[in-house]
Amino acid sequence: MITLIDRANNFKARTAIISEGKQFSYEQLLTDSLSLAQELLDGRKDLNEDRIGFIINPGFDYVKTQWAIWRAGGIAVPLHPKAPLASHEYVLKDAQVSQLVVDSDKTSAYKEIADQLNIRLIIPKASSEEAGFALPEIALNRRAMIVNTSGTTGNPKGVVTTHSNIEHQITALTKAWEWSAEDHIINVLPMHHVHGIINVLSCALWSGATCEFASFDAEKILYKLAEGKANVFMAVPTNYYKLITAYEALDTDQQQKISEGIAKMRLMVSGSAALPVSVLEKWREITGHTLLERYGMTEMGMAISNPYRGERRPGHIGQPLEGLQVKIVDGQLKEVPSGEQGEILVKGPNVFKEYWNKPEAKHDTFTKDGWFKTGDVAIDDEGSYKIVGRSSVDIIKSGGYKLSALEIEEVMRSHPSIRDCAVVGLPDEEWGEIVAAGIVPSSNGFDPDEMKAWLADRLTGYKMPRVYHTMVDLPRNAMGKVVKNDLKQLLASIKKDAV
Ligand code: MLC
Ligand code: AMP
Repeated sequence: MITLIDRANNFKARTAIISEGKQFSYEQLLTDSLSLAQELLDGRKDLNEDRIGFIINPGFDYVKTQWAIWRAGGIAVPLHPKAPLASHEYVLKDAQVSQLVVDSDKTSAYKEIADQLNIRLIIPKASSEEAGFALPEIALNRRAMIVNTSGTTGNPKGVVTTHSNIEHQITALTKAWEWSAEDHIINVLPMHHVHGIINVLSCALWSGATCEFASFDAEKILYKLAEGKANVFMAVPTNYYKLITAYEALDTDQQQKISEGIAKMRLMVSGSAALPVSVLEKWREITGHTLLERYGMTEMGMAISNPYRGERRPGHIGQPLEGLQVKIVDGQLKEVPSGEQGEILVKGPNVFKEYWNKPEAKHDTFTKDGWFKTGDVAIDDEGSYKIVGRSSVDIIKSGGYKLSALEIEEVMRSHPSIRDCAVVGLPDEEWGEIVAAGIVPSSNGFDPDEMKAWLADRLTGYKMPRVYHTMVDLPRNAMGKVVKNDLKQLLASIKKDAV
């Protein structure tokens, strides 16, 4: 039994979702997801962990589809509606997706690829019919979801979580942050990553609360937050940076109205990337809220959080959440004394099951005794953890998205005007980091505008380099290996003048 869905029976008359100005009750979510589950099953008794992709804009249909897949016994594979076809093709093949649910306006775009890959294409129906049939029994240790994440390998990896993993990820947060059925959260996050899927949507639905979807227009969101209907908000630091910029552009009367409205909210959380202390302080000045910063990862949901009640230390991520273990170790995997830096390791029922079809990747990211190696470097600073870096220069965090330098380089190198290239992240106040590329052109020469247009068909928008710099050769060591830290310094110094 999937507890998250079963619990909805306790809240049938309450509003589960608001999207595009319409309200949907828990009862409607149960009825509509049942009907879609029947369609997905198509006469079978259980999807038996078939991978079901879905490319649905954030909103009621997204949630209905996610629940339908789970109820029919499938593994939900959410895909980003704005990603180009080439990146979808990779995921659909990698996860061996058998059915793909898409918004009705996208059918023609995906018909060809679905035919090619022998995938059944489904459009969720607007209304549901009476569906009196038995759903399969789903054990909690069954696989529930594959979320794709970029890493230190060229291609994304599919992170597989079970229903039990998801349940533990949810309950750790609903308890720590005191969620209740009276809560109402505004959801501006993309729905192909755990921040939006688990922390916002699933925690709200677990609690009988309301999740209201809204696209991220900073000024509109300021007014929405101040309106007094919602009381919880969660976002990445870039969202808060943009909200502050929008606030500063308003006149004093409006600013006062916004400040007073937002001050009444119960909880405001930041995560997915380091929250600059300057952003935390500015937001506190505007709204009176000290943002609750927490730390997590696709592979484990959330692991460390500042307290809901108690001191939230700026620049720190807080203490381990209940039910999981955290330690900081040196290169030999030996725990370091408090105050010394090392890699964060995590163990607990929240930690994912496996990378889809990549057993060697799982082997590399776990210690022999079952600790997950996060790759993040931190110190225990007098009882509160503080992130100080990352073990790989090839991972970039931009706008809260994790990007793989290697993946971007691999795509760029297939362009004829590029002889060689290297991608790094440059520090940026608004985005955390921005993607920058050092380029050694081939004899054809290099045109950045042509490159941008070419890349747009191959990479999702947020993975595209924002800085291009051509050079005769990349900085290399005596062995001929590219020294990314030198490239980073070089590109940072010329960032402002770059194309
Ligand atoms: C977009 N743009 C970027 C960019 N992303 N520029 C630099 N770096 C980036 N990363 C550009 C676009 O190309 C566009 O430019 C312009 O900015 C506006 O694009 P947009 O997508 O409309 O931007 P906006 O809507 O303002 O998006 C900003 C954002 C978004 C913060 C809302 O990046 C976002 O939703 N991030 C959340 C990611 C997230 O959920 N991560 C969680 C991962 S899970 P132009 O030139 O075209 O106008 C995880 C675990 C955990 O990390 O701990 O939570
Ligand atoms: P993802 O793989 O997209 O889930 O991103 C997870 C990564 O985001 C972590 O490994 C961290 O590097 C980063 N991250 C998440 N929360 C924070 C935070 N509060 N501070 C710094 N980095 C964070």
